Amino acid sequence: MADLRTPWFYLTTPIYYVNDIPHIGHAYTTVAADVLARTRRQEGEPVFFLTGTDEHGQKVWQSAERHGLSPQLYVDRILPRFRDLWSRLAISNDDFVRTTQPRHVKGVSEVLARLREKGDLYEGSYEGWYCLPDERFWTDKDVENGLCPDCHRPVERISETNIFFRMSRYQDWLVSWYESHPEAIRPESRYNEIMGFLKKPLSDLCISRPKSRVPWGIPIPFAPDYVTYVWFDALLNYITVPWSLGATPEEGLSRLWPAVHLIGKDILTTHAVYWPILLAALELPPPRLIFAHGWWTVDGEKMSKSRGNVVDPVALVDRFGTDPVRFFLLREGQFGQDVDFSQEALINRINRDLANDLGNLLSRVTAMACRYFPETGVARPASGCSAELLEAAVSLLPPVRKRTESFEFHRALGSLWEFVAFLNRFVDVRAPWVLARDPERREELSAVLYDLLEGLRLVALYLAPFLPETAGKILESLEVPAGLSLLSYAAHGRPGTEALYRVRPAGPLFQKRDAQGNPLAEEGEKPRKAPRTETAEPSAGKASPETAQSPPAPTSPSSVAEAPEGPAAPPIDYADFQKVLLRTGVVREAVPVPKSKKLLKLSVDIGEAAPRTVVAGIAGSYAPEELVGKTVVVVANLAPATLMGVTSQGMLLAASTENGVSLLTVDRPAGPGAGIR
Ligand code: ME8
Repeated sequence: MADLRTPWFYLTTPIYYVNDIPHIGHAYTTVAADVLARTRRQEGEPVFFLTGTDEHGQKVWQSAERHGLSPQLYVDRILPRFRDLWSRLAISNDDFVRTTQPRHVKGVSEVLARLREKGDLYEGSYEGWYCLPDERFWTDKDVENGLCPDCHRPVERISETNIFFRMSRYQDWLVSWYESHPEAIRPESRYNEIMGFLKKPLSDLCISRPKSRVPWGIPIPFAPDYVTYVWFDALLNYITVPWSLGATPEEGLSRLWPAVHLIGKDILTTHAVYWPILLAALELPPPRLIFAHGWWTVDGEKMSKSRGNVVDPVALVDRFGTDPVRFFLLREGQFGQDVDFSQEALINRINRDLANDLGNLLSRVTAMACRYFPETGVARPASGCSAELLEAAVSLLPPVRKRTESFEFHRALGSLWEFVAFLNRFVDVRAPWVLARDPERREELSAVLYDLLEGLRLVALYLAPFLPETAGKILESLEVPAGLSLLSYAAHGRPGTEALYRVRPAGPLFQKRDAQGNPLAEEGEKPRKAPRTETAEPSAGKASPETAQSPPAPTSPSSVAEAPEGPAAPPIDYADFQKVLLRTGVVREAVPVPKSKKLLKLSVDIGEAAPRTVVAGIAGSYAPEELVGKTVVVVANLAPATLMGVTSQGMLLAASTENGVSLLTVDRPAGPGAGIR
């Protein structure tokens, strides 16, 4: 048997049953396949990514009956739900197969004819147990208490004549093929499972259903009273589509075959046993690889309609957006293992990984580039990127690709986020706002910003297969000329590629959420301030619009608490002191208040479900970028007050010094929300 190794990367998902609307498990497999396809395309490989729908069989027929529709009309009505989901999830499939398409029906008839000619089909009678939901036959040994050993639902006794495929003929061949190709099924535990399964003798496969019982399937030309068994029909989609694409079927298939199949663990046996045997009977090589991923559960339970806990991916995307859902699906758990869904986990990923780590990085860096180099832009230094950036890029970015290719999506994203964390630390350590105060250090400032902008460009490149929309937004605000569709690791993967950055200040990439998943009002409320062209700091004491509007300092509910001047204040009881609720807070975001020289609007995490908005009069002493990540001390039970149109929900403590204000912070690390006594 020829081992065809094509230059094409042919990748498939299962074709999903259209007996019901899609759920999050369908989205999971398809998003993972999409990330693989996009990664390979960025590698310059030709990719053929196929998904589709499984439209025949008893389950679909019965759903149609329940809805009082013909099966074709019923599947035509459900189909848009799948197509619509894939477009909402930015799935980049190259073809979409429906098993009711003439090209597929024709291909299945061709296979039936070939197998019959080879003598691999025979008519036999069958008596045994049948599981309707699984559409599978079971023997007396398998069935316990009248229940299906797989789904534990009641089985029916059935006796009928059918057409069988001589699977058992190929068992020895399959075992020895797997013995010499242990990498053909991943993860390894699934390979072991199949090798265990193959220790028992295989029964032949019943590939027909009498029309009297299941009228909805592909007709069998030489047996007019039967249709094909839905699984026999469904598996063949992986070759009927390539057959339909070439000048001849052989030419079409030889271009693409063998495929990589991505599936859930529920359909491993059909793919790893029935399918390679069917292929062998057709004298075609087995799939290149089968990867069976784990199961999404909800609060540890299987998702099912009867439990009413099915997560609807369309509602999820509508509410949280395409990229946050794609990110969550692949970041949350290991691909081969089961993963548990909870809205809380999704919100955490959005708020922490996406909004804080990545979103804030982009807005800080682009804001500084615009502010400090509005005219010239940020040019590549003669010596290129710093050794530090190079080292981080070289050690953290190639693993993103490697891990994606080995289906370790959560680790791939983990590596990429280590690089994001490196860039965030780089901002804090190199403190561009300090360099900006010294005209002699312009070159150093420019080099630091160049490193950061290059870092962000590389983040976009490696992020693109996972979060295409976000990667596009990052590249857009960096004004990188290469469009998203042209991205390639070879052409764009080296740090120091761009000669000059003239960036746009980026708006927030992600909307933060409260514990219920509602958007936090402060996010996206206003566009980020346009780049400031003047570099002079506001002069102290000069009247500015907000001084006139602010309440007097000592009672100010917002801004920074200032020490009362003059004679010592009278003593108070401890009970009085206790009335003041002080908490540590971590600054998550800081932006200037429009039209104000003195005020900054901060988003401060004090350990509550959502961060507080605090308006502080510290713009004269602190650049917004410098504040992000700082631990401050917040008066948490001050009545809210509105300053320059922004409501402040607390006050920061600060010392007044000769050079302006100095924020109180803690001497040793303390997370947000620590009490202060
Ligand atoms: O089995 N967690 O279609 P299907 C993770 N038509 N993935 C899940 C999941 C969950 N809870 N639930 C479903 C069929 N999936 C056949 C396939 S292929 C030739 C024919 C995903 O609509 C996972 O990929 O029941 C699983 O294998 C597939 O949906 C089953 O989809």
